[in-house]
Amino acid sequence: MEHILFSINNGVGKITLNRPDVLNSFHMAMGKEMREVLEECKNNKAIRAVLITGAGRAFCAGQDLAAAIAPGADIKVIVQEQYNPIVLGIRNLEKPVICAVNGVAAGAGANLAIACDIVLAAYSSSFIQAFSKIGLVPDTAGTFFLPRLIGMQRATALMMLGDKITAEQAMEFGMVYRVLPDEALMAEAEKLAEQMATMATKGLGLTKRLLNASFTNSLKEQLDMEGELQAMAAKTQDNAEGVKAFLEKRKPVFKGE
Ligand code: T3D
Repeated sequence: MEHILFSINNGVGKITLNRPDVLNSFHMAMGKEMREVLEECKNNKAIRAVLITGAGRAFCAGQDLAAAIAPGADIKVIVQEQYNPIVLGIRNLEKPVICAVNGVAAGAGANLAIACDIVLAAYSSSFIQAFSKIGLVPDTAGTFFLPRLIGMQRATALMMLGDKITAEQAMEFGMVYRVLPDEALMAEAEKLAEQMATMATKGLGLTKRLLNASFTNSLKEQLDMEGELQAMAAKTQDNAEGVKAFLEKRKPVFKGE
């Protein structure tokens, strides 16, 4: 791959957006590679957690604006064929996806980050719903996740004003789980991903399925789904191992099965 670095270590598939000269902004080729690695993360049993980050000083500046105005570029195609499958790829991946925001996250880059399961951010990072500044509307599921994470009032203000917020503000608002010193971010993100890769993967995947559905289900539908998925989790080898280990007063060894 040319625009994405991908490695697998200790059960973690690490995806690094790698176009640092243009702040890791997306063009079609990088979008295609991103979709391919997400597919690999889904299909490869050795991968039990995913970590997404950016190379250089930025996380991702969203759409490559030069590519967006290149002859033949079709914005509808870019959104539908590039960003939408990436968001669905992350949300439908039944493994934890951690995002390490190492620098500015703008436009589709900001929304890519908040589509992930757990977001860690460096103190120096920032988030910008940059779309309004160039006359566009937010995409990459920003209008879905941001109001749900931070409430309609704040989401509207951020999306209409295009204000830059700091990592600490993002955490206060509920977009980020932890803010870390810049030099500690990657080690902490890798540690968290490696820890999650040793957990009961199927249970975590089913938890994600439930959380995805909770945005749109009624209380009754959600309760029914919890019952169904709990029955599925109870049939996993990891559940048997978890209970056995508890009773034997030892640490469980989960295999993700
Ligand atoms: O097709 C469609 O348009 C539909 C899809 C839309 C999805 C979207 O994401 S729309 C939103 C697109 N993104 C933006 O509008 C953000 C544009 N970038 C910025 O506002 C700023 O670069 C940042 C606030 C992110 C960072 O500012 P700063 O001062 O730290 O860096 P800089 O100097 O502006 O950028 C550094 C270089 O990266 C610079 O190139 P140069 O001068 O060194 O050769 C700059 O042009 C380049 N760069 C930054 N963002 C983009 C970019 N090049 C192409 N596309 C970018 N999005």
